Amino acid sequence: MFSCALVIDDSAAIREQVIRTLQDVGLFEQYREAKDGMEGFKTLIDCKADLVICDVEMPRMDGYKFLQLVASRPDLQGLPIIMLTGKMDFNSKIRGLEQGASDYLTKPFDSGELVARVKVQLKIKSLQDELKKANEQLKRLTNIDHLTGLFNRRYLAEVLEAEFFRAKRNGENLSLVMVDIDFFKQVNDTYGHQNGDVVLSSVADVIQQQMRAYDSAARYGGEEFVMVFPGTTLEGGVMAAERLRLAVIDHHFPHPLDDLTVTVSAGVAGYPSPQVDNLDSLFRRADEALYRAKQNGRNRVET
Ligand code: GH3
Ligand code: MG
Ligand code: MG
Ligand code: MG
Ligand code: MG
Repeated sequence: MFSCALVIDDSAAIREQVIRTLQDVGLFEQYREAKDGMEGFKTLIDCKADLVICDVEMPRMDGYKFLQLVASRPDLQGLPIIMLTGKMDFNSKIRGLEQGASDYLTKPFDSGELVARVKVQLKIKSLQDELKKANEQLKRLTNIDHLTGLFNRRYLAEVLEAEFFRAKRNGENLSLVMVDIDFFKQVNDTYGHQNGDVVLSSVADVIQQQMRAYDSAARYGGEEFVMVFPGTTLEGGVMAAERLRLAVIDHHFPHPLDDLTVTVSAGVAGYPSPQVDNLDSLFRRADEALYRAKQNGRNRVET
């Protein structure tokens, strides 16, 4: 059962007739009514109706204006709206459909037809909701690394492209941190691959905890991660990397990894700088810095 239907008409008799017809088939838990477009719009926002049945000609605000208001709200897209047109006039029906109505009924309406048309709209709405959920799921699957929950390498490329473009256009800073777990092969060799996976996802959790709203983090490869900090200088990136390095050392892993201490090495690069004028050079600088961190003994941050 759907939760709410909203009926907008300046005639109390029509509102009552519509509501009674729908009540008879029990499609909705709740019915709300309004006598013009403005009152209808306020009620709609308030009750989050699943379906609206709306008259065309009403004082104060007519049905077309109501459709325009609904169209201006992204959160109301896909809301089924059935217009009740008093006219036999095709133009008003066409105009309604063009302005976002899902369907129309001519007054006086037949109860059976009203119910049938409402059911069609509810079915379409259910399918749309399912499709939306499936799309969100698909997006998660294509953008997210399944082991760690961080962005994957493919999506990182998209994020970086957008962030770099924005930084360049707005003359803002951007810093990139490349992180690699030290001696991770030993973790696998000592505790097994499955526990290795636990370490990877735990380190990813620590990374996630360090992120602010506009930062992004991705799993770049096996035990390598990339963090992107928009609006952050090279020095800011170094501080974030250093904070992460210490947080990873402090992290306690679950049994049987109780005695394990993990360290990471990090390389940081910043835009803009004399050596960094595009995304490739930003990446290369961070990668070279990470290499130096490994060369210089690991468990450290280099630029
Ligand atoms: P270094 O300090 O030089 O980075 O040494 P390391 O041992 O961390 O680096 P190396 O590149 O030699 O080994 C990385 C290891 O990560 C080898 C690989 O089997 C392991 N690995 C890669 N992906 C995964 C994964 O998804 N799960 C687990 N458990 N291990 C992985
Ligand atoms: Mg009217
Ligand atoms: Mg390596
Ligand atoms: Mg490593
Ligand atoms: Mg590595």
